[in-house]
This record gives sequence, structure tokens and C-alpha cells, in this order.
Amino acid sequence: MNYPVLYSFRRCPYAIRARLALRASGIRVAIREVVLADKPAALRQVFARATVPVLVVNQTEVIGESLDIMLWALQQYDPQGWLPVDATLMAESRRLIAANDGEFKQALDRYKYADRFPEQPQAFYRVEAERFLALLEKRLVQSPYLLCERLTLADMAIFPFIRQFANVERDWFEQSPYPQLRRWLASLLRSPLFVSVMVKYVPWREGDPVVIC
Ligand SMILES: N[C@@H](CCC(=O)N[C@@H](CS)C(=O)NCC(=O)O)C(=O)O
Repeated sequence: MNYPVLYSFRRCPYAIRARLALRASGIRVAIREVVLADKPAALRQVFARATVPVLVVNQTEVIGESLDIMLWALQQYDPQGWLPVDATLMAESRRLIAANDGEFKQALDRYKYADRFPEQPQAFYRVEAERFLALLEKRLVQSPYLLCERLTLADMAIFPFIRQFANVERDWFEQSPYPQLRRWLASLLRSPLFVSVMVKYVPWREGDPVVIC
């Protein structure tokens, strides 16, 4: 069988969101774990930017954006109803995800790698990132998940990044003024789905046997 090929990196939040959607959709892929410092030539050949995740379908269609991989999978099979049917809710999901991938991700990178951005102290970047956390907290006071009573695309696309934020200064996060965010994150991290997509694979090399996940 000709499985789609997923270039992935276990801890990358973009790759995690792609794996979550693929797993939720039930679409199986041949996974190729990538070492970012030593990217395989095959990845560069299919996708010059060589970021992960990248999904190659039928050896020709290349999807190099994590959100597009999520949508590609869920538009085919969405047994848990992650895609909002309502157009307004879908537009709201896209806005939230864009805020995550834009302003929040930039602040997160500076907070996580503060030594590379010595213009400001680490706490400055944390405060910048907190604007997004406060927005999520407000939503999570109103409903158990970001958009509504149920888990949807926005939760799954965003929580891998909040996980990364929480891990930068775990003690700070545990006492931060975002109790609903902590509750939400903890429940998603405990979910069998998340645990199942965090299985470790040895880095892929050309010629290795296919590993289906
Ligand atoms: N917009 C892309 C971003 C993907 C991305 O930046 N992934 C990081 C890893 S978390 C990466 O591949 N960085 C390239 C590198 O480190 O060379 C997406 O949504 O998939």
C-alpha cells in the first residue's frame, strides 16, 4: 500500500498538531523522524524550505504547512467532529490559530531562547506571550474548550504551543494566573490521543524500512 509520507519531528508543536489530526482522522502514514540539525536530502528535495511537518501524498502532492495537513486529514475523515460546521466558528478558529502562529509564537520563541534575544530580559518576552494566554483563559472560563463545549480544531492546533510555553518555566506556569488554561492543557496532555502521537521513533535514513503510524 502507498501510504502518505510524513516528515516529522517528535517535539515540534507544528508536527504534533499534524500528527494529532492524522491520528484522529484514522489516516495512516509512513513516518520519517527528522533531526533538524541533519535534515535528510529527501526532505529538501520534496520541500525546499525543509521545515517539518511535511506530508507527501501519492508521491506528488506536497503539503508543507501543519494547518493544511490538519485540514487535509479532517476534511476526509473527522469522526470526532473537530471541524466546526458553522462558518462563523470556523472563521473564529482560523483567527485564533493565526494569532497563535503569529504574535504568540514569536513571543514564545524569544521567551524560550531569551539568551539569543538579549535586547530584553526573559520576563519581557513572557509578558508579551501572556497576552495570548490571557485571551485563552477568558475563553476557557466560559467553556471547557476554546470554541465551545467540545474539543475542536483550534484546541488541537494550539495546545502543543502552550505545552511548549509551560515547559520553559514550569514553576512559574504552575502558579500563573491562568487556572483554566492549566486545567485545559493538563487534560489534553493526559489524553490517550496525545500520548499516542508522542511515541519515539529513531531518526529516518534513506533506505530504512517503512514505519507506519
Ligand atoms: N508554518 C510551518 C512552520 C513549521 C516549522 O517552522 N517547523 C520547525 C520545527 S518546530 C522547523 O522545521 N524549523 C526548521 C529548522 O529548524 O530548520 C508549519 O505550520 O508547518
